[in-house]
Amino acid sequence: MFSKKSAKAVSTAILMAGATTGFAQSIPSLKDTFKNDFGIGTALNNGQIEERDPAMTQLIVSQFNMATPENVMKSALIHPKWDTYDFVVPDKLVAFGKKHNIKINGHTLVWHSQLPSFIRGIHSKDSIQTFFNDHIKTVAGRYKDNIFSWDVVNEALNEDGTLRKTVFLDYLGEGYIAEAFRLTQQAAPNVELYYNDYNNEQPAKRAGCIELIKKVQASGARIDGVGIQGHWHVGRVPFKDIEESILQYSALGLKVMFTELDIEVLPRNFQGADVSQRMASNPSLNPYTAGLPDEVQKQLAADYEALFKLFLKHKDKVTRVTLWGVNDANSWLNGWPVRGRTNYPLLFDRNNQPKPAFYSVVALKK
Ligand code: 9MR
Repeated sequence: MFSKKSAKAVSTAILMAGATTGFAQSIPSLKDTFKNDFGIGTALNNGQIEERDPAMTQLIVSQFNMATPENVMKSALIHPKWDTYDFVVPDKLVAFGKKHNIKINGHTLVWHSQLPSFIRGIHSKDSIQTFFNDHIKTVAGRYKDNIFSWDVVNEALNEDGTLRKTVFLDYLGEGYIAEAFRLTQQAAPNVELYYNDYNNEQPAKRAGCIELIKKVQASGARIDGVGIQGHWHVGRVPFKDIEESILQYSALGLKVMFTELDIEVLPRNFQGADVSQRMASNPSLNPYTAGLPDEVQKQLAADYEALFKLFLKHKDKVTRVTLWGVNDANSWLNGWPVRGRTNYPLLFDRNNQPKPAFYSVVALKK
């Protein structure tokens, strides 16, 4: 159930939202609400970066002070051919950030997924090393003065904490991770450098993540923070593991960020965000096409409230909370792990309206 406080906030804000079509200005702002606590980010797609929908732009700039490109800086898109880079949309993202005072987190320099197709034709250590060096130097170098941070390495770990088998591990050995940090630091000395993963709040993966971080530190390269993506499931958010992770990562001298937060409400039989895992489509897996039942809406609000309460408790260690998408219609979870579903994982609904979860989060600061 909602607290009295959040129920009151909900009714006040609904009145306010109904009073004007410029709703994004009349509802509370996440970035203002948490301005003394941590940054509030979102993931942006091409349409949002290009400001194709003014209402969407207004929502983004009124609610968020940090942003991560959902796809456009991934290597397949920014580096489509061996000697060709495509900076058109990434440059627009940087301009968007500057115009609206939104700090950009680059995502991501080294990831086994969404690699350019030409990588499949490379079968020598020297060529992989050349790709790796050139990619980091060129991309990190281009944005050295106008982005705030980089997810330098993304998802390098298996669930048991061992290193994931990737083209980089295969050809370059485990030192590729520290090397990525060293090269990024060299190309972009003033940008914050992070390691980012999902499920790295889970004990076994967390232990591997701590080991990875310590190796980067021991190599002499700089690492500033660790991103816990935060792709969780309603009613099953692992609060205890999350709190232990905040404490343990922070004890290594790192900033802790929640970098891709969403709480999905639809059934699935595994946890995490490995994009290669899929489930076959079936109507029982898409139960809420006509709307989210009240009960689930309340659980979602309670989970978000408890999460932000935990983030606030550790606001001296948590520097950013980024939601993976602006509204429910944008979420990748409508298409994964089952295509074509109606999911409800974020704080704004398909009409850009704040959900009960939004008001429970904001009410924490009232
Ligand atoms: O949200 C992204 C989606 O649009 C892409 O199709 C997908 C492809 O790999 O990547 C999604 O974002 C992922 C992020 O880059 C890394 N962590 C997991 C995210 C969700 O899959």
